Amino acid sequence: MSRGATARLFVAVDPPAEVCEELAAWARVAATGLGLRAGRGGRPPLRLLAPDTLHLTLCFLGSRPVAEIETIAGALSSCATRVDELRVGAPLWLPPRRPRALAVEVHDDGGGLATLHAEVSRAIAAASDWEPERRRFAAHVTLARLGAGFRWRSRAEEPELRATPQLRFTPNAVVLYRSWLSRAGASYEPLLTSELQAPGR
Ligand code: 2AM
Repeated sequence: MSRGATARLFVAVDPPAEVCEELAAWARVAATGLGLRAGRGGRPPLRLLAPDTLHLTLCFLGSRPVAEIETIAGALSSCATRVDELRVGAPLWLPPRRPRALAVEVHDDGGGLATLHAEVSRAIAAASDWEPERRRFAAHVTLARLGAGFRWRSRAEEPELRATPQLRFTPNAVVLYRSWLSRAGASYEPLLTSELQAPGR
């Protein structure tokens, strides 16, 4: 491996496969009713993400030296905050005015996910020179991406989205992912899965 090689890394929680299937099915139906204008070169405005790629990002680490992966994985495996059941909430355009993604919000009624986010951020920042993002953690799962430069011409253009399915899930692990970018979209390689404290313990 070349010296100075880097890897694009992030830490996420994976909803169970059946939740991802239902979310992807919701996005497929929602997308057909949107009537969005085509992107550059007539490309479809919205690119739906495959169910097996859906995740809830806890920390985006960006491009890190490959040599640091082991240290980051070690820091992550020390994080075990228990997270109680999470609830899928309303659909969201992110960011709202010039959206790049269609997502669903995730409610963390017990507050365990926010605590886990803080714990993971602290552990990785202490083990490396990564600086945690300053913006507030807003738990969501992205279901589709929009082309660069897309924007609503007016508030009136912003379509109503159908209600999301009422889904709940309890995370039992955090995953360190390496993201590989390509023209077809990103693919995600799990590097480490670290179990969380089981509910009820
Ligand atoms: P999001 O699109 O669901 O918000 C891997 O790229 C994951 O890291 C993405 O799913 C993305 O979450 C998240 N992420 C957070 N900040 C990012 C950034 N600045 N660039 C790319 N991905 C980012």
